[in-house]
Amino acid sequence: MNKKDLIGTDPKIAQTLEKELNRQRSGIELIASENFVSQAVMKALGSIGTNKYSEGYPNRRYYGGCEFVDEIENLAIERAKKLFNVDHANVQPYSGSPANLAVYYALLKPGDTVLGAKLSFGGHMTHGLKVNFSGSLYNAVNYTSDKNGYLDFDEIRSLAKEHKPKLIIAGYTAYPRIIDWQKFREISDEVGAFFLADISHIAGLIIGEQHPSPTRIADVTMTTSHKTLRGPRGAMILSNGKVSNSNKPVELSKENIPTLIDRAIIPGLQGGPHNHTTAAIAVALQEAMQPEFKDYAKQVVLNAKALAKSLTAEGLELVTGGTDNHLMLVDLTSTGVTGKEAETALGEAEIFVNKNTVPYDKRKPTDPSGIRLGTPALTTRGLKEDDMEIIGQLIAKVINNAKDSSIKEQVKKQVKELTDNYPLYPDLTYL
Ligand code: DSN
Repeated sequence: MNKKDLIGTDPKIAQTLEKELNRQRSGIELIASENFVSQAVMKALGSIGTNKYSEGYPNRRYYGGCEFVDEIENLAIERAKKLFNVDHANVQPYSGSPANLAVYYALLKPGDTVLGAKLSFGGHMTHGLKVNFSGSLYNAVNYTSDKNGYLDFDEIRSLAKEHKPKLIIAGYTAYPRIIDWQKFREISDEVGAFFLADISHIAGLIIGEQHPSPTRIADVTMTTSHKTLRGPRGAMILSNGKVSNSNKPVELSKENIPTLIDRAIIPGLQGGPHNHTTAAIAVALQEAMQPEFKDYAKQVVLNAKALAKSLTAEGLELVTGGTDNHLMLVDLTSTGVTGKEAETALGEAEIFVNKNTVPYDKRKPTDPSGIRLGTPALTTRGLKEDDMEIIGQLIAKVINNAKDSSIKEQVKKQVKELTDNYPLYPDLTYL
């Protein structure tokens, strides 16, 4: 055993990582926000980029020795600009929540009004949840959906007219349908609001041309890099306009958004960029530029549709009746099993999902009426529509027998047989 290896230095962490690796290998991963990065992305993420301080931006740093991290960050920026068709990309946000905080910090003053989706209707904490910064430092107003779970633009427009928000947010963690960005643009213009598109869940689908892009419609687009985009945990803020090279104050205008965003990240909110993450984001963007990535994005949606069809054939109810993207919400109300019970029972069979509220849920978010399922991770492993049909049947079997340990054991064996056909990181070990 080499003392300098992970296993030599910290056997407890090495052994636990090995257990996590085996969990990822043997299970069916249906958490809609998760994915499996390539070993190239992992190599960049585990690199010496972590050793370097580089506060500032390429060619404008507060530390010496930044020529190579400048190259890395410039590559990430140029690739992001090309892939998302924007004038400016800030690739430094540590993750999605701090990135949204930076957008607020750039464009708003505390107390200003924001309009975003209610968390229990598929929004995100940073879109105006009362116990989040977005709902406590700002005057947050939330929109919901129609009774079938679709965005209700009449409600959104009427709330916008009544409350005159300075920022309107579109983008969801649990919305299974295509988002009409143009309608949000029109409403934002009617009330003089900035428009933020949070594409964290669907960035990979946008690059793969499976969902329309908001990047030339919204004023600011934010995405995390680790969901359908299949990169490391991080985020990017995309905008159009120009960056001022001086340190002089700039006025709050659309043209100045890139400058305002850069200044909100540093010195506003963050210190040194995580250069190892920036390198891994650059690698993920390089992968997303390859023609195979379009095939991947297309397959994610085909798989989601196939899973939705299988679940429906098994008698389970889906919010909006199906999906246009990578995820679906199962409303379990008629099954007598709660979302929490389903998450636990499926987990025992090594099918990993998360409990989720459904629109107009009568239960509380900690034990809601639904579960959320998504196909980005399984599609990366190579699973196709036939597998999705089987997985839909296995899910229904567990939900219909949530308290039956022998059924869950049987399903767990079937899950292992299925995932064994799709090796995950076959050469990787932490031991
Ligand atoms: N936690 C993420 C998700 O699961 O959708 C959102 O940030």
